[in-house]
Amino acid sequence: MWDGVEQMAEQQNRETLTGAERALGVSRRTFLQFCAGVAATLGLPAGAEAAIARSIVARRRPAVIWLHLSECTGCTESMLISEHPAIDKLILDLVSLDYHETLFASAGYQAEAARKASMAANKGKYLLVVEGAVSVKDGGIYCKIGGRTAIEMVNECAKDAAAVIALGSCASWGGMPSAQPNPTGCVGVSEVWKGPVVNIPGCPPNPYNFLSTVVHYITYDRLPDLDNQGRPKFAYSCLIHENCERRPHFDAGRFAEEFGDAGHRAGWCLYRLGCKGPETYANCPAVLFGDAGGGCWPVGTGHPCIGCTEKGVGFAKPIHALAELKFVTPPAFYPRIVEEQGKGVSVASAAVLAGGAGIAVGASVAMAKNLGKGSKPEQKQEGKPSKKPEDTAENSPDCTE
Ligand code: FSX
Ligand code: SF4
Ligand code: F3S
Repeated sequence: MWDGVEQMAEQQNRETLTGAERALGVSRRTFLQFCAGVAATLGLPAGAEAAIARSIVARRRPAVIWLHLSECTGCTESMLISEHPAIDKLILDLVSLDYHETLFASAGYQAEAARKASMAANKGKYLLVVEGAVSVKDGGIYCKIGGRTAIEMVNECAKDAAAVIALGSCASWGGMPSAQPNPTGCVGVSEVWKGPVVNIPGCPPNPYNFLSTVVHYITYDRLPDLDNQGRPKFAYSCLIHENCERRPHFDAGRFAEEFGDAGHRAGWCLYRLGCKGPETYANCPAVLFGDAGGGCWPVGTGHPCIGCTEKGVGFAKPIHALAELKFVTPPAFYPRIVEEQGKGVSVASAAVLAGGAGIAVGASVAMAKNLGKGSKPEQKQEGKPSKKPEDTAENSPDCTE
């Protein structure tokens, strides 16, 4: 009997892969790699890629209306830059991109007519993707498309959308154009559209976080679970600091002091250069960028994280300012390094060494008290979360336990 079931499953898989080749025009290998990558990004259990593959092949692609407001267009760029040409084709085939100001061949009245026709034909079913912040100062006159303000465009397009996705930090909370003195009054989409908004911050956001959100919608008929800032939990639950490959250096108190010094060249922790990994939630170290292999993320290339996914950090705090330490617990998946001569250079002491007087706040105060107690390597350090509302266990379910 089991032979029969297995044969049926194999037959079903073959049909799915043939369907993918035919419908999407990509090789089976590329398609399977893509589905496995999305399943991993979503944190789904083994085998989920088969369900994802079937849904992508079987279902009608959702129509997408994609607005460009105040921004640099890096979000679209990052989506389309891929080492494997087939992946960007797959991205464009996953959805029916009915309106996209950067990629559209048409312009002017023709483009506006296409937008309106798609919105009418797919009323209540299309996805609205907004890239860029909404400029609201002086009635929104600093960003107009087809003679209409960004405020009007967002409200008109969001009204009949099945879901509104704010792609990038600009659309999520204002991002770079909202940096002080914010001359055009840029804000995030959720400040203008009062319905639900999924925020996928990052400057640019990781394309896999967007794709995985869309694939989740296609596969399960609903959007993924969101955190208290409207971000998909699968991508923004962990602090960067918890998964950073330089973390053993932080724990041991080995810090680059200047760009290009011996510590920097040796790949030591970038905390003292202003790395905001300890207060920024995102999956950058795990998902990486550009399909270009290991180390391909800001900290991997030697630049401190600027906290681009985190409201109030990216484009708000100076790049050189020291990060607030949150949840300074040992990372989950690699062992502590051996401390020198059993002196117990703990996570806490490393933090104090790194920050000096500048971080005598929040969690670090509690941990700093442990310094000098001669804690042994095996002694557990208590990581105490700060009291900020967004800094909850809910926001970091997998990384703080
Ligand atoms: Fe903003 Fe996206 Fe940064 Fe740029 O458009 S998130 S400035 S990468 O492009 O919106
Ligand atoms: Fe990595 Fe930055 Fe944390 Fe250092 S401070 S371990 S570079 S995330
Ligand atoms: Fe942004 Fe920091 Fe990731 S700068 S891309 S959140 S490593």
